[in-house]
Amino acid sequence: MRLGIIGLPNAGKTTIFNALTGSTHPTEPFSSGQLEVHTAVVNVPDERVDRLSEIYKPKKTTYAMITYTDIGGLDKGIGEGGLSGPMRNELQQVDGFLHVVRAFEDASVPHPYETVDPVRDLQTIDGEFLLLDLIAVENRLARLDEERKKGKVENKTQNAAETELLQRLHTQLEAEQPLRDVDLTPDEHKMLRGYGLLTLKPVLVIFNTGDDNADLPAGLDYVHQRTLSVALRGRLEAEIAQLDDPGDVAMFLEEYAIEEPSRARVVRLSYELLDTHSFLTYGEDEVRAWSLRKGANAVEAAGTIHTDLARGFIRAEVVPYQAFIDAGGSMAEVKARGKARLEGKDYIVQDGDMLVIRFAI
Ligand SMILES: Nc1nc2c(ncn2[C@@H]2O[C@H](COP(=O)(O)OP(=O)(O)OP(=O)(O)O)[C@@H](O)[C@H]2O)c(=O)[nH]1
Ligand SMILES: [Mg+2]
Repeated sequence: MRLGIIGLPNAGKTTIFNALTGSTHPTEPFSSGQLEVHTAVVNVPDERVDRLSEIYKPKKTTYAMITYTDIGGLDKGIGEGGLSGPMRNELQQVDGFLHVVRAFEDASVPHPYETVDPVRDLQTIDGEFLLLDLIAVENRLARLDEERKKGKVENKTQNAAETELLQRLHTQLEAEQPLRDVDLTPDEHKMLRGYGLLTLKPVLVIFNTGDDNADLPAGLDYVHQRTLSVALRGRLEAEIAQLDDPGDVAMFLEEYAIEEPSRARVVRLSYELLDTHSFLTYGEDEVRAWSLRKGANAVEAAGTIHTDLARGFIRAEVVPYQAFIDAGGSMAEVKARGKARLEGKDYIVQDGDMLVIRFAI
């Protein structure tokens, strides 16, 4: 799972990247405007993993992970001018975006368009992405059309289905609406996979509000599917991320009336955004949380652990985490209460399921 942090120059992308990942990349009041990428992997905090580790005392404890990539270098005009290959590559690789929007006033940090106007800035990058997608869709439609004219179509049904789908997307983009708002079937999603359409990806909008407040900007009318928004104090949060001592953190949070550091919150929202949840594996060797797409079945869960487990899948032994805790953390007691189930391939894995995969190859 990979999320790309994007936004206009000086919005605070690197600051927020540092806050989320505990990194210390320099942040500058003047933007270089060049493509500059930082990447870090973050553990997804999970109390269930902590608790299971206390019980099993495993050699190794592994949390689910999210990779954050700070992608600097986007600006107004990229839609018109086209993206550089490396920039396109970075943007297409991610599963979703964290769109950082400047909402803080600070005369010492120049804004590329002079004034601080979060709604305008949000729409600026959105507009560029809409244009890039429109161009991509038009190019693809032209190619499909050409194939038909030259009689080079290998699979007529597929050409027709793809053309119909792209025309639908085209209408949406012409109305300046993101593709994530279009209801698509899983098959249609699959068809679009290779296109790297940017507005199809889910987005978490982060308003960087500066030191004294953390409210969403007024006048924000931004309702889309697979879109979330959150306000946070970028610079303060980046400072908190540098504190090692939990006592210092608590004092800092109290002083600025922050309920919890942004990291946990944004990681949780990222998780929500990507429509993922976690199942758990346990034992004396390792306690581990695994990310899984919501709605995925037991075989897919097995496959995220190892392809062999999917290939030779027989059954999944399923114990809901809560049932395990209710039984005092004893598997024998869980079984005595009849709370352990054997499930087949089609079982839809639930958040917090503790799984043992039975397999043979
Ligand atoms: N006052 C204030 N300044 C901030 C805040 N967040 C970031 N800054 C400052 O804004 C400037 C730009 O921050 P960066 O994090 O480098 O912004 P960026 O989006 O990564 O910029 P580029 O990568 O150069 O486009 C730096 O001087 C930061 O210290 C904030 O919450 N309040
Ligand atoms: Mg930066």
